[in-house]
Amino acid sequence: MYILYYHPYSQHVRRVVALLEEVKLPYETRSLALEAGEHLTPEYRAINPNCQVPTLLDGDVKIYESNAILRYLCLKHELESWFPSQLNIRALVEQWLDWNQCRLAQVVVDIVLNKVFMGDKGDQAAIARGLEKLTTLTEVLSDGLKNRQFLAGDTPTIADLSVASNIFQLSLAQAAPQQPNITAWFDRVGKIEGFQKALPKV
Ligand SMILES: N[C@@H](CCC(=O)N[C@@H](CS)C(=O)NCC(=O)O)C(=O)O
Repeated sequence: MYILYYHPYSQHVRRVVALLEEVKLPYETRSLALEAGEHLTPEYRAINPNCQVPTLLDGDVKIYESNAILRYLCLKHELESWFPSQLNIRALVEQWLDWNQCRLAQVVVDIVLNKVFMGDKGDQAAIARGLEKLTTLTEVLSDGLKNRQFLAGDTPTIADLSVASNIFQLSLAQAAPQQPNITAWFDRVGKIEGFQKALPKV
């Protein structure tokens, strides 16, 4: 039984829950109220020194970083279709996993944290900066989805779960990209049962 440190509105937790649910792996959640600082206690810092969710516990194995958790689960359970070993496909999966973390993630935080979760204290400059960068990133994503159903081909992989988790988060701020390639892809990911189960009840 996996233990997953969790928050219902975390885009990083969402991708992990989506995979666990989709492939029906048993797990228990440990909910941390980030808004109340429950992730900042010495007890949780000992589990994840970054004081962030998700963290996955698998017996003695403890992993943080959502995409690393996805890779771990795929390799451990030989989820070939979710993390294909064929090199040219694997390269694309890795590319989008890293693009999501290195390019899209901060933009999502700038926009959604400040527009939705910080209320009156939201940093308006961060929202504007995020929206400006999102324009370029949207073109990159739309281009990557040209002539393909999913990011690495015609079947979904963990790259889709990871990137779509961020696109859903943008929708909370009414900022999800509206390019046809992206909306059609997001609809396809939205049909994956595990992904649906990972969405918060908004
Ligand atoms: N790179 C990390 C980011 C995790 C992350 O930013 N988690 C957020 C929730 S979505 C968090 O725990 N924030 C609390 C904080 O940073 O203080 C991952 O992919 O797991």
